[in-house]
Amino acid sequence: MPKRAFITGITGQDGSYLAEFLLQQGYEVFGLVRRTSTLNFERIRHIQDQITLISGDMLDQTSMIQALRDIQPQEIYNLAAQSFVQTSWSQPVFTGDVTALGVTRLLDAIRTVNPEIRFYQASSSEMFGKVQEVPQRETTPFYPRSPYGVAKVYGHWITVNYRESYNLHATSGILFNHESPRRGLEFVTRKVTHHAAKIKLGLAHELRIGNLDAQRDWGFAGDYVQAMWLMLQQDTPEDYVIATGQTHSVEKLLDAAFSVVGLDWRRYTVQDERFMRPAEVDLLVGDASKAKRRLGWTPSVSFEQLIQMMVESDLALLKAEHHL
Ligand code: NDP
Ligand code: GDR
Repeated sequence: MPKRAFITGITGQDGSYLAEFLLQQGYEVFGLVRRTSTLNFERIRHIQDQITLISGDMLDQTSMIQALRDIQPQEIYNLAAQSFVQTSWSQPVFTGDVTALGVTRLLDAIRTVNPEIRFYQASSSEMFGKVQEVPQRETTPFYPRSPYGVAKVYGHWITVNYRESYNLHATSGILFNHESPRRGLEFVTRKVTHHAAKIKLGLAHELRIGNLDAQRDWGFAGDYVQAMWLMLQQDTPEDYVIATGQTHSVEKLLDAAFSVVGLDWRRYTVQDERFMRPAEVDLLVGDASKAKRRLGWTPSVSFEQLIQMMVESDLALLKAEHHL
C-alpha cells in the first residue's frame, strides 16, 4: 500500500515542489484547496492528474476533520498560510487566524481523527526577527518583528505543545527564505528576476523597490521540501533549522539578476517608500548543522545558480506569453 500524504498549501510554491517530490517517492498525494471563483492551479497543473484535491480552508475546522477522515493520511504537511510579511501589517487579524490558529485547528483535527498521523509545521526564520544571536539555530530565542512572525511563533509553540501534551509526532521546520521560478511575484527575489527579464525584453522600463540593504539567507525551494520529508521520517519528532548559512543583500540580488541579462540595475531601479516595512528583521542567517548531522541534508543550489535559474525561467515565460 503506498503511503498517503496530505498537503495544505499545495497550490503554493512549496506545496507544488513537495507534491512532486512525494509522488517520486511513491506516495499518494492529497492537497487542501480553498474554494475560489477562478482556479489558481498554475503551479500544480502539470501533476494535477496524479494528485487528489480536497476542498477546505484553514479557517474551517469541520473541513479539516472531514478531510482527515476521508483520506486517512500517514503524514500531513501544513504549508498553508498568509505568507507575505508585508500584508501581515495590513491584515494582522486575518494573518493570525490562518497562520497561527489554523495550525491549532489542524493539530486538533489530528488528535481527534488519528493521533498516529505525523505532522510537519512550516515554521519560519521570521520568528527570529530581531535576532538574539548570529547565526540562528534551533535554540536561538524568538523575537518576531511582524504580525506574520508573531503568528508563526504561535504556530511553532502550539506544535511543540501538542507534541508534548498528546505525544504526537509533530515537527517544526524552521526554514529560512527559499525561492524558485514558482515564487510569488510579490516576494523580492521573483520581483527582481521577473523585472530584469521584462526590462531586457523591452516590456518594462523600471523596477520600484524597497530596502536595498536588507539581507537574507536565500536557498532553493526544491532542496527545502526534501528536508520537510526527511524530518517526518525520523523516529523522534524534533525541530530543525534549514538554511544555506550564507546571506546576501537585496543590492547583491539586483547585481546577480541584472548581470544574467547583461544590464546595470542602477539605471532602472527606483526606491519606493511603499515597499519599506514598519519594522525590519536583523541579520537573518541560519545554522543548519543539526539538519546536516541528523538528516544528512545540505543545500544543492548556490545563490548565483538560483538567481540565474529564476531569470532564465522568467525570460522563457515572458517570451512565450508575448510571442517573442
Ligand atoms: P505561498 O504563499 O506560495 O503558499 C501559501 C499556500 O497557503 C497557498 O497554497 C495558499 O492557497 C494557501 N492558503 C492560504 N490561506 C489559506 C487558507 N485560509 N486555507 C487554505 N489554504 C490557504 O507560500 P510558500 O509556498 O512560499 O510557503 C509555504 C509555507 O512555508 C507557508 O506557511 C510559509 O509561511 C512558510 N515559509 C515559507 C518560506 C519561504 O521562504 N517560502 C520560509 C519559511 C516558512 P491559495 O493558492 O488559495 O492562496
Ligand atoms: P520575507 O520575503 O519578508 O523575508 O518573507 P520578501 O521577499 O518579501 O522580503 C525579503 C526582504 O526584501 C526586502 N525588500 C523587498 N521585499 C519585497 N517583497 N518587495 C520589495 O520591493 C522589496 N524591497 C526590499 C524586504 O524589506 C525584506 O527585508 C519570506 C516569506 O516567504 C515568508 O513567508 C517566510 O517565512 C520568510 O521569507 C522566511
